[in-house]
Amino acid sequence: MTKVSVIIPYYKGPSYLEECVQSIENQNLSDLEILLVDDRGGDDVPESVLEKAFLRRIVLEEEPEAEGFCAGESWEVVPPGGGKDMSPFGAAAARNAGVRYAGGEYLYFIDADDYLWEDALARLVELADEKGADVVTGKRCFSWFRPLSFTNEGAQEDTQLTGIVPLRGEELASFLSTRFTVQHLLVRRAYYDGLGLAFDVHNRYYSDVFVAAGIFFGKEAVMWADGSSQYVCRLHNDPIHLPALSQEKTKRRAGDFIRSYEAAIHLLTEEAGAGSTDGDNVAYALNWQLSRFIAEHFPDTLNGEEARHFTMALRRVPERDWRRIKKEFGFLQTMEMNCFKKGKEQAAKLFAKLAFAWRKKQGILGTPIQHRRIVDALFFQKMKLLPNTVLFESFLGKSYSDSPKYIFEYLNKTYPGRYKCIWAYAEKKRDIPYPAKQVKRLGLRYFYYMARCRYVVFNGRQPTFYKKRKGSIFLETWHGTPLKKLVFDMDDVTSASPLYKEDVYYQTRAWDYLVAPNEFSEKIFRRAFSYEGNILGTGYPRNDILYHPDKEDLALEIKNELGLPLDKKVILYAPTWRDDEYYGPGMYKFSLRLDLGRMREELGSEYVVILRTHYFIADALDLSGFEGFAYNESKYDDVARLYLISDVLITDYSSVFFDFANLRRPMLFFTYDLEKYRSILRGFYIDVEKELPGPMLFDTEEIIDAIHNLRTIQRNYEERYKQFYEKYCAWEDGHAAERAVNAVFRFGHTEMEKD
Ligand code: C2G
Repeated sequence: MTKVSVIIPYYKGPSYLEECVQSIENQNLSDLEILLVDDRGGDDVPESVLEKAFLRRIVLEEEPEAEGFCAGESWEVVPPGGGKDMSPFGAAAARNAGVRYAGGEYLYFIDADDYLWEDALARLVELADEKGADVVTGKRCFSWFRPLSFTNEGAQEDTQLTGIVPLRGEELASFLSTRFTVQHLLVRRAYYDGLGLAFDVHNRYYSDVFVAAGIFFGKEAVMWADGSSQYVCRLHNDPIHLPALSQEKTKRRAGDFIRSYEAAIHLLTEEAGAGSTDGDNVAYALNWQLSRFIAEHFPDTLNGEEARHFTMALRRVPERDWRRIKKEFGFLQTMEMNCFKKGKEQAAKLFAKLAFAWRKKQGILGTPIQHRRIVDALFFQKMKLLPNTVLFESFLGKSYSDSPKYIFEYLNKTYPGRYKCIWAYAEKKRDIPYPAKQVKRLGLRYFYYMARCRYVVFNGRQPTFYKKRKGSIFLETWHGTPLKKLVFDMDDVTSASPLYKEDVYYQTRAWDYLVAPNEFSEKIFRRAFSYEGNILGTGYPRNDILYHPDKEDLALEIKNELGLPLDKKVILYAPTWRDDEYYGPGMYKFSLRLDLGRMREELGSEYVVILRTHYFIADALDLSGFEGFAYNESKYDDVARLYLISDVLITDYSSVFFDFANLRRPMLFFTYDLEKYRSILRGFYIDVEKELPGPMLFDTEEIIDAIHNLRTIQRNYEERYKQFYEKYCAWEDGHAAERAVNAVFRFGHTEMEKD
């Protein structure tokens, strides 16, 4: 007889599934079968999964029956399927089918998007055999990452229990209140059959609450396999294209919850007879779940009828459970729940709102940004748009630079006085060569102009709370040809904001025009941003300066401005940031891997070095002792002006090299962490080994050597450089700003004259 039957309900997400199945195979259990129950999602089950000898695929074809389901109170039966893009039958039908076909001594439940850590399942089986236990489980933790980049350090866990212990009594109750699911449960088949349970196929979101209640209730104790058995619940970073069940936007969550809750309570109390201690503990955990559900969903996602149903359920919670549950709530939520229980919905709503505001606010009176958002919603959003006004922002207001700068200058040169321009700044105001009002980013006036300007020109993402107004025109210039994978092309999001994909999706909906520097980027932007708006194939306005007719004079001027020695050549080192090294969103760490001492010894007579960190970097460089050789220009506004004075560029995975290539000067790639960056952090759009127009180097000595031999390198890379230039710089000719302005502003202007 097969030892373990692993049941996986599957709808979509082939790469998740692949990793899930691989992690089960890695358990090295010889007597194992996987029942992959395919909920007719499509034909995307990967070959690598199908070819596993121990895997059986069951395809759900027919409307399943709700066999064996023990219905509780009357709650309207809704059709089983989901909405558009949702699985037709759902996990309940899939799990029932899995159980029906399973031949193992044990059943084990895992979701297709989760995976197991080391010998998680093997450990459960060992324990069940050793102790003769019918139900065994272990730790569950949450992670945003693939197995490849997951380390269990710092992963959020759902219970702090340790040691191998049978869970009973209050311990079982508190364990269940954190986890009421069949995930990571190993159940003896004979025991499961004896319970006569089935997953409720009419319940999309909470069908396993009822089954889990039956499994736990029937047992005096659940065997707990301590931290050595770890199940990794994978959080979905792309709720737009691949939402987890918990992320699906739906109206039926409350109905499904109460249906399962009532059926489970019915099973525990009416069917099996109330009063058994373990039944009480399971019921307590269910009641705890009920209260949590209300606290999380009322008033936003519970409609009137549902709220009344929940009130009735809450009234039936035994007083001793209710007293214990209330201890877990703060004052405002307790008030909310008390009112809710009494059916005083309006008062409950008020307390719910207060509780929400209290949780969100910082300090006694809330944050200044919260106050500004209120003023914005109450006043600014209701005022008319201001014709001929343009709000500019570059690199989160950290500099006067990049494409917005060149668009601003072209506009002012060509249409002097016609547009009223506003620039956002992060720390200090800048010297700006044309008339412009400067407003502090995220200050009250920033909110005012975001709400009222007819035009908005940004080179990055706007704040998530930005509201696009009808009639406003958003010109997004973006800030580089992508080498590193962007948004929806990324697998894991290792940067500081795990829901980056969802944020970007909604932010990009506000863009009317998006500038592309080359054909390559245009294609990627469409897909990676899921962007359907206008793309301007104009080239980058920020690179116009690199085609300036008097580049040499300009370079001299810039060198003087920076106080650089005129008799030395310039090496520019401009690396990018590392997604996983941060203090918080937009605040990243940086440690310099170049040995400046060795560079000065070897190159100091001929060169100086300009160091330029990415605008996300919060760490300041300490260059003391290297005066006259190394210059920190991380805060210099416009990196394009630094390109003009540089004889050679050293970078890593930063898009700076696509721009620098316009000058056709030599480039070196200091890629000391190439493998980690490529395989774990980002992944690249281009084959760097084949396409980069310069060598990849891994330490300071190789860099010194390359700089000594620049001519040879240039000769060796000549052909590749030429191809690179043709592919990425073909649209650049010094007139990109003009093209962008003509495409966006002329029409806007005519339209406004009618105002
Ligand atoms: N930049 C800079 N100095 C650096 C690195 C970057 O001034 N040391 C500027 C350049 O204009 C560069 C832009 O910031 O083109 C974007 O920087 P990247 O290093 O490419 O990184 P990122 O901000 O993640 O943008 O499609 C482009 C990508 O989104 C990359």
